[in-house]
Amino acid sequence: VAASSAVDADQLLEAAQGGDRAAVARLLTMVERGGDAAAAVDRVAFGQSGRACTVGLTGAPGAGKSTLVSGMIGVARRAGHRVGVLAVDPSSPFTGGAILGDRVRMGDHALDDGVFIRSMATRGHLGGLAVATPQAARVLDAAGCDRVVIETVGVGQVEVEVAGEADITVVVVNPGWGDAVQANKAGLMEIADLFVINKADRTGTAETRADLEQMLALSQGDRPGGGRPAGIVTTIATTGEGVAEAWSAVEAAAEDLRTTGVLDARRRARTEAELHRVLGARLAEQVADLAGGEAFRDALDEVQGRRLAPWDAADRLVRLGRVPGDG
Ligand SMILES: Nc1nc2c(ncn2[C@@H]2O[C@H](COP(=O)(O)OP(=O)(O)OP(=O)(O)O)[C@@H](O)[C@H]2O)c(=O)[nH]1
Ligand SMILES: [Mg+2]
Repeated sequence: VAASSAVDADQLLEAAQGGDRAAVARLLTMVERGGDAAAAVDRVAFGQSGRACTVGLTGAPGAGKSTLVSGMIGVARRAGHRVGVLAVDPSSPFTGGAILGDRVRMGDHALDDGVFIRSMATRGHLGGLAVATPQAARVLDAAGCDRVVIETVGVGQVEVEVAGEADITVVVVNPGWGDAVQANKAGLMEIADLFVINKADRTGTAETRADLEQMLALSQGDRPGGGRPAGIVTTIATTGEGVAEAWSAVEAAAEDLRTTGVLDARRRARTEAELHRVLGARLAEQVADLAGGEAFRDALDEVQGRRLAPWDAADRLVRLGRVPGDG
């Protein structure tokens, strides 16, 4: 199985680089499945990635993230970028599911060969979103997208983490945001390189800006790997007002992080964290394999009969789980 996935992955990536969108989609499906297929894809994509600038974009449900991303795609396309989008929230309009807030504009991008939009389904993937997302981003990167946007709902810990591990992290808030994300406020403050106050057509925009400025003044210098305090821009994503400025701010922040060496430091830390996670996922797969096997049931019998202590049983299973020559 591993050998055939490897051949597949190789050919699929070549096709993807030639502009074959179905090939990109298949590679991402393999990543979502996890296991050997995902490893085979990453083996070929990894060495050809590292060129893209990744942008994590998070915020409360309904903050206007997808509408904003849709507008940003247009701006980035006009600047000549190829754009990949991963939407990791199941209710996102990008899924083409129930909540299609922006059908027309999405339709425009759907016809654009320079844009690839995909919603992530990681149910059943060991290690889940946190393991699959960086690999999926690398597929888009290796396939030629030089800008990769990762949209997540900033509610769960993992979703915020995933967005926070991009090169640049954008936190989308709305006027009066404080109540909606009270519990997560500190976490969002910590990861943001840029705040976008979207829905600026609503009242309370100035107060929200003042609120953010005050919080930023207090948390100055807390950014991972250093970097300047987060900027603040306001947008009305539905009309496009401020969206070009918001994207310019993203690009400017990325450039700043590059020239100050912060980006490099962040990527190194990220790589280390990813290796930890992937190792954990691999070991979890081995545990699942072992637990489903006969040796596990035999050992369990002995433990049930109090002839073998659990730690000794575990040690025996771990030794059995090692394939000779496989480390
Ligand atoms: N008034 C106003 N409405 C907006 C603005 N931006 C987005 N919306 C609306 O807000 C709703 C949610 O927009 P989405 O782009 O789906 O928000 P989201 O953050 O991606 O939502 P989830 O992915 O479900 O968390 C839609 O009805 C949009 O039309 C804005 O600037 N002003
Ligand atoms: Mg969305």
